[in-house]
Amino acid sequence: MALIAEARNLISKAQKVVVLTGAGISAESGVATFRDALTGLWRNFDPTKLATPEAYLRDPALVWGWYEWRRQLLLKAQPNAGHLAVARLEQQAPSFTLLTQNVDDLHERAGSQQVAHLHGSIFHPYCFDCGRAYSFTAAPNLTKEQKVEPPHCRFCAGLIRPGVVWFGEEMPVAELNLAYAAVENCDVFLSIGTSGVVYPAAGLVELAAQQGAAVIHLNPESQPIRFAQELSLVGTAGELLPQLVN
Ligand code: BV8
Ligand code: ZN
Repeated sequence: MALIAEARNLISKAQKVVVLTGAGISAESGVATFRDALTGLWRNFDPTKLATPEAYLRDPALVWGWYEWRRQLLLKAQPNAGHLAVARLEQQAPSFTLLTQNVDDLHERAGSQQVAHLHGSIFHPYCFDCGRAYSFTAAPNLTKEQKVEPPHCRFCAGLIRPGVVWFGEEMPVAELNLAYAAVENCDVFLSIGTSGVVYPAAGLVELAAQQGAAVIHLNPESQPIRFAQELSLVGTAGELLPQLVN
């Protein structure tokens, strides 16, 4: 496919590479994409209504149960060829920044050294009242999709919450600044496995294209081409990335 050869060439010549990943890169690890993560108990919810501070305060056990269910599935998942190729690209590109919208740790487990979690991490819960960080390493043993009462803070008895960025919440400033700085002068921007609907993360693609970077989409669904130097490679991350990265 000529597009793959063109993409491969752009990547190999690039000085500054930025990669933005979404739930699609974890799909081949058996992890449901964000839109598909709502199964069973949560199937009738709209993610933008469930992944919010309001939903958590209204029914903490329902939302905490969703994240514990997803954490349990993640503990059984393995990084796939896509994650591994991204980790190799980090070693090969002269300058490389990995931005992920995913709250999983599959990039880290694939060997990526620097991972900017724009939407936080499911493995870093914290107290909603006093902000103290917690880490629950024990695997949940949920036999079905169910509500789970969240733990309370040892210091202030406040409600502990998932360490993710919910809708209506600000993204972490450090990661946001890192993302804008990296995009400002990158040569190639790889957008992998994201539906590109959630801002401000989705806005990074436009920013990269506007400052002249080549934008390359990797997605089984063909992506709309809005800029001159934009490519849409149709396929999965696990199939395409090993063809783009040695
Ligand atoms: C902010 C963490 C405001 C949680 C996520 C009204 C009020 C407030 C805000 C807004 C509002 N209206 C709009 C907004 C902005 C809002 C937004 O963008 N809403 C959208 C729905 C319109 N954004 C926010 O709220 C953000 N914050 O704006 O703050 C503010 C400003 C000032 C002061 C105070 C507040 C914060 C958004 C972060 C939300 N948290 N995740 C969790 O994970 O539970 S978002 C979540 O969905 C993901 O992190 C990701 O970012 C997003 C989209 O998911 P994707 O990763 O793209 O996955 P998806 O399932 O959608 O798509 C998968 C793709 O993969 C598909 O394209 C598929 O084809 C492809 N695929 C499938 N298989 C494969 C594959 N690709 C490759 N290989 C495969 N095998
Ligand atoms: Zn507390």
